[in-house]
Amino acid sequence: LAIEAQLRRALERREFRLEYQPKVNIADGRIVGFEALLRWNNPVLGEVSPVLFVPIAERTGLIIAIGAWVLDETCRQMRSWTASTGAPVKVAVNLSPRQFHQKDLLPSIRDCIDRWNVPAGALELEITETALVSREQEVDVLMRGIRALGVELSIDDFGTGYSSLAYLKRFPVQRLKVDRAFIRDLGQDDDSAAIVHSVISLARNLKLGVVAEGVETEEQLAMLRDMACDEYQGFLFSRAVAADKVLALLEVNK
Ligand code: G
Ligand code: G
Ligand code: MN
Ligand code: NA
Repeated sequence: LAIEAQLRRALERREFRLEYQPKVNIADGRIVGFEALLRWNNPVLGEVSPVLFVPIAERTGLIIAIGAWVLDETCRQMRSWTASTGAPVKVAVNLSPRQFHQKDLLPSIRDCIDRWNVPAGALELEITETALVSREQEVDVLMRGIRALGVELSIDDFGTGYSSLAYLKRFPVQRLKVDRAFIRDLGQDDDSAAIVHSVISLARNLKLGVVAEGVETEEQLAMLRDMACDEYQGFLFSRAVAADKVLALLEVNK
């Protein structure tokens, strides 16, 4: 209850910020983009994890306004990085199921990329499987609209939801993100290795990119490289960093 009451005022009090976790190409070790991750610092509660407050925002509908802020702030930041580096910086934004099913998502994405003059192909939206299981026809139309703008789509936390392989064929997504629960157990547990291997093969056969999440050890990275996984994210390379650290990371990456 305390969280919810504080959450209602958090936007107007400017308590949110974004941090950015690099996504790295496994073959050459270069940064290919970032995932924007929402952070909330509240004067009463301190730093609150999105694991706690995103579900509350989702249940109360506050996620619509918060999500709009995340999208706008991401595009503003992309614009500013491009002004500094001269090249587009790719960023992926998480969309919650409720946000995804909200009626004016498509125009709001279009407004945002127009307002900040961001190349649509540099923006990616991460959607969980849970958002895809209902209203399939609507989801299909919406995804095609997003793709028509040039924005990319990925399936987040792949393997944890109500996975139906059918939707991979049906929906126009570019990338799968293998949930970090499977990566965590790589090297410990043969079943996880088999699952990760299968997801990578599946992605390859469907001509989708594949990103491993939560890579923490060199051993995990070596296994993923052997499996020909495209990209990874994780503490091994970097945690999510503040916006002003991104340029420094890109500088090293040159
Ligand atoms: O790194 P982290 O603790 O930030 O993320 C925890 C969870 O919160 C993840 O499932 C992540 O997808 C989610 N999350 C982080 N940022 C956002 C956001 O901007 N919007 C939504 N809907 N979820 C987010
Ligand atoms: O669900 P989503 O993939 O959006 O969640 C991203 C979450 O994963 C964030 O909470 C982020 O901080 C966390 N994360 C990123 N890299 C690692 C990692 O290497 N290990 C662990 N345990 N969590 C990670
Ligand atoms: Mn994500
Ligand atoms: Na994930």
